[in-house]
Amino acid sequence: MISSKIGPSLSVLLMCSFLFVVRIEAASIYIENASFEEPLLPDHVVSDANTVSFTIPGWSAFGNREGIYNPSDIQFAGASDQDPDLDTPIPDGKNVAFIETSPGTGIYQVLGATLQTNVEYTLTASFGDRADRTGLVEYRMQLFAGNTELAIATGTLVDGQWVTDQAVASIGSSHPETGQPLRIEIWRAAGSDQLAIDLVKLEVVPEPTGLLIALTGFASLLLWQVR
Ligand SMILES: [Ca+2]
Ligand SMILES: [Ca+2]
Ligand SMILES: [Ca+2]
Repeated sequence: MISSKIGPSLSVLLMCSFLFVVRIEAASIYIENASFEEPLLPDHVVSDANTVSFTIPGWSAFGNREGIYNPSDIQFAGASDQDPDLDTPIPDGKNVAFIETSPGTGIYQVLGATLQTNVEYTLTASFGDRADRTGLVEYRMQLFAGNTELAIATGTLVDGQWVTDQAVASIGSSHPETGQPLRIEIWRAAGSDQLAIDLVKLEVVPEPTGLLIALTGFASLLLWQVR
């Protein structure tokens, strides 16, 4: 009789553990050309060089001075293409996006994913300040749903530096923009230099309080089973 009680309890435990593992695993939300590797460019080459309007496949621009390039040692020490590829300073792959120093310049992408409730979004990207141009540059990264800003991260870089930053948004049980498409915006917010960007990521996990409620429910169920 005891084994018949333990058996189903173990089954429930295993099922709950499985559900829990599935629930807490972060899911990646698709971002087109997230590492700016499209199109692949030779070393030290800029997309649409010598034209006024640069383009970034998958992304839209607020100005007309945004594009993609493959940096070399001139912009970032160690960034010249190598074979075999060594540990270069470029966060991912060979290409990066850039935003020029003109005022009001930035890039954005409207995602296929829409705003959900009881989740936490983490937006991550790397930002660089090229070494061959003297001057600081300040970045701003934002996550929106509709016209509402959900998360923001800002920072200031020095010559030759790369940093990886995150903006986190915790969404409760209700939100006025639920169901609206998510949008990522990245701006060269201030400073006298060009901003480099690489590897933009957006991950979503169930909101911690939601998990706590779920865990409490599972624990109650288990206690009821083993009694
Ligand atoms: Ca890249
Ligand atoms: Ca390179
Ligand atoms: Ca610089």
